[in-house]
Amino acid sequence: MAIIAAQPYDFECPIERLGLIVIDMQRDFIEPGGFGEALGNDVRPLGRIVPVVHELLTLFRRLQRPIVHTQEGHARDLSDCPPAKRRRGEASLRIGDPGPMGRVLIEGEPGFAIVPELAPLPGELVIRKPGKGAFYATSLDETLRGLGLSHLLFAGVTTEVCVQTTMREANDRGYECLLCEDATESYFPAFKSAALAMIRAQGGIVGWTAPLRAVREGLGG
Ligand code: TIU
Repeated sequence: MAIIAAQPYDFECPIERLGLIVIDMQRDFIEPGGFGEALGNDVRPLGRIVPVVHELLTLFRRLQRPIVHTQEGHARDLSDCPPAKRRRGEASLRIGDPGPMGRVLIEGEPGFAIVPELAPLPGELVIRKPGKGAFYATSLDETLRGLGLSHLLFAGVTTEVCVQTTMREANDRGYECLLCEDATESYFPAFKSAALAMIRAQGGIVGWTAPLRAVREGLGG
């Protein structure tokens, strides 16, 4: 049993039931010219977590534990994109529109790709998701159960949107969830700290949070 010094209290996890979920580390959110910037955001802070997420990937690859990468995006014909999602925000570039990194948030386009430093290796799972939560309209739950996982470590972007939504979905499905604090980022610093506080409030109502250092120490990394 590994013990990770976390908040609101130690996260105890059987390593053989632990997996890593890396949420949406895609060019569309992290690089200029994509969906994140089209929504009016400064995307630069998100790029700063890439080395930390890479450390987690290296740790899980060494431990030979399952890794799931998610990508938010839609089919080329937009059949899985609700019109309300496309309309939202009256953005200059909408989902499906041609932009500097290809069609925004569309499967197979350059902007949809995971940033090269964090590219999935053969054997790692990659799940395309049409929603903010990774359990909605995907096979993620069956996949995790098939792997025998009960404990999940989360990383990725953005903290209060896709990461928090997915953690809440996982929590409702009975998974024990830990978010690595320095491997997640938001376009809004205040939202990141509020999301971390919300997750671990009320005795860990959604789950736990811990810095990379504590994750490494707890997992023997
Ligand atoms: N992956 C993810 O968080 N999708 C978003 O749209 N995030 C925003 O913060 N907009």
